[in-house]
Amino acid sequence: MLTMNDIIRDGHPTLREKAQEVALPLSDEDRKTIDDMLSFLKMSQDEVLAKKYKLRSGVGIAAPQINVSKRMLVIYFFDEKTNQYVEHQLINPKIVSHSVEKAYLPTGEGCLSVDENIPGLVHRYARITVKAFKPDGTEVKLRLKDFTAIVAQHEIDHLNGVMFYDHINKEHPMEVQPNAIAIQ
Ligand code: LHY
Ligand code: NI
Repeated sequence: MLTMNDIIRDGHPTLREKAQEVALPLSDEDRKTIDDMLSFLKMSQDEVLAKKYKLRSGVGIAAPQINVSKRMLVIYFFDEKTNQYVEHQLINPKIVSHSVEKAYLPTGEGCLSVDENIPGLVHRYARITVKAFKPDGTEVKLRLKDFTAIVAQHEIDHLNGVMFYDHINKEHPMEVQPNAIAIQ
């Protein structure tokens, strides 16, 4: 299982690399990695297990964060709006189109690889269409919006060596961009 010790922190060079495309069909090793990433998120959201293993709660994780420089990410959280879990294990994801409208979380973003709280708004696309492969090798085209779209863009950024705070306006960190909506 993965614990916080497996998660590399800001300053580690892998977080600034462009991750490599993953070969399909998925190797047993890559399959284990992406399954471990999903297990980590599930355990991190379980009160008892999170406490036992000292896991910081997370809704998304990208392979570079466990020092695997490959284009794989996982999203997992309970969506209170639809009363359903959002669960995606994505390989070689690509944003093929996006809205003009932007979106941001009013409380800003955090990152499992960043231990400090960095205040400021992170503007992202409100809606994105992502093409990716599932672990079984099938291709999917997903239309994502709201919180899911924000998390997906945060994780895809990790595949390109980009950190959330790169997007914060240094002079005016809390300034809302025109054409941007608050999420949640
Ligand atoms: N995980 C963050 C987490 O708390 C992702 C995230 C995204 C938080 C957007 C807040 C807003 O689960 C990661 O840092 N993954 O990279
Ligand atoms: Ni992150």
